[in-house]
Amino acid sequence: MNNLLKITTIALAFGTPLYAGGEHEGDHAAPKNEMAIGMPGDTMKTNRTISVIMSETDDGDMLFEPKSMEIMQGETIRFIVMNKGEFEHEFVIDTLEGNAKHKELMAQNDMEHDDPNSVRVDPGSSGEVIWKFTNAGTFEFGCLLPGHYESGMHGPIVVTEVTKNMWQRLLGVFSSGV
Ligand SMILES: [Cu+2]
Repeated sequence: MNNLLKITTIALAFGTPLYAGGEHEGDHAAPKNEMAIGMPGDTMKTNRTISVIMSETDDGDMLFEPKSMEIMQGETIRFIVMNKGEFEHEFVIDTLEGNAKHKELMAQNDMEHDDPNSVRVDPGSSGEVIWKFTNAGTFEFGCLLPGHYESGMHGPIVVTEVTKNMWQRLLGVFSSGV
């Protein structure tokens, strides 16, 4: 494979022309449903799957597994969210501020929200969120049902910026035939 083809292949894998990021203005009009954390992803273009388990412990803690997530800017993730606990739970991804605001609203009345950045799951079932992380930064996943966040149901999502250096490393891995 020549280098151009390699770059194209990787760019396709990540779904966006990341290498050109920021160099061209004008065609960067954000879609209406884009949030700071990104936007709903295309089911057909997921880069990987992260399995998330929600449960409770015997001493009253509530938890997510994994406890934190690392994602590369541009990745589209399929979150498969399983509720292995005895209570209803939800998986919401947003900025810390977004989750905090949302949690306050939830404390006032339990809104059934049907946003693409969240899924509510009954005990014993599973749900799915497909999300494209368009921006680098530290975000958060959490369960915003009253009291759950405080009982331990939250964790950081670190989205790493893809730099030219990383591209070179990726190409290096390609060239070495791994
Ligand atoms: Cu919960």
